[in-house]
Amino acid sequence: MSVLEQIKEFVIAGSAKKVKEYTEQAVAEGLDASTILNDGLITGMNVVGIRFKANEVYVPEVLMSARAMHTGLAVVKPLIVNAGIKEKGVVAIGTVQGDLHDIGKNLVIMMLEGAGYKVIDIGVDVSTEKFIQVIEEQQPQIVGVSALLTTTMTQMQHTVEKLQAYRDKIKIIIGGAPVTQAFADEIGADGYAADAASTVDLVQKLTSI
Ligand code: B12
Repeated sequence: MSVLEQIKEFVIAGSAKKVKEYTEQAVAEGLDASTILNDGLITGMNVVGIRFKANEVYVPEVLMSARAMHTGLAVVKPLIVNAGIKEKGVVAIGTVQGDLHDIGKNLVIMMLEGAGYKVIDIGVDVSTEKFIQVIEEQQPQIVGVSALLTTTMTQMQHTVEKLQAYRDKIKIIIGGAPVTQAFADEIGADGYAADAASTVDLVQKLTSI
């Protein structure tokens, strides 16, 4: 089995120790960070997602896999985040209230940091008031809102509506598995991206206007 397949299998098995070990091995073998991410860590998490949907695995197993994935992310982070890069702008990002999913948000943060942006991680289960507090205190140019549940998309809409009052200062971007460009247009967000790499392109586009 290749090192990427090992990473994938151990994410599925929820073995943080092994994921760390094989991710370090993949780095030592010279594989680049995006290959390790996309063909190892994310591929593993996708399989977990399919099995979760089919009721073949349950929340505790998914949490173990999520933890295992995080240990792998921590290993590749230094390869993606180039500390020496000049700061291009400030992005604040959080997962909406009622939603605890943060793997995708954390990936987006890593990629943005890697592209030279300062990123304020507001965390998960973030209320509209908390988003507003961060905007007022830290003055980001871009605010990212993540939602992974169809039920929390309503909260996302509420947050985006309240943030309209800050439109002269910020651009709002949204994302997460159930979110679409059509939904972004409907609720008045400035942009939507389907994955972490396209989020970097989107932020670059919005900050250069
Ligand atoms: C891991 C996981 C969990 C973990 C979360 C751990 C963690 N720390 O995040 C745990 C076990 C806690 C969990 C709990 C629940 N989950 Co869950 N979970 C998942 C799972 C398997 C993977 C999500 C994930 O991390 N994907 C990998 C990342 C990389 O992808 P991503 O999040 O989509 O992010 C990418 C893009 O969307 C985008 N992006 C993300 N955010 C943003 C933000 C911006 C601004 C932009 C531009 C882009 C962007 O870029 C990211 C990187 O490429 C999904 C299934 C799936 N395949 O999506 C279900 C899933 C999301 N969960 C689901 C459900 C139902 C739940 C629970 C309600 C289960 C329960 N009965 O308790 C709870 C809800 C808890 C809560 N209140 O939030 C459903 C949602 C169904 C729906 N349509 O609403 C899913 C789809 C599973 C399913 N098919 O049934 N879950």
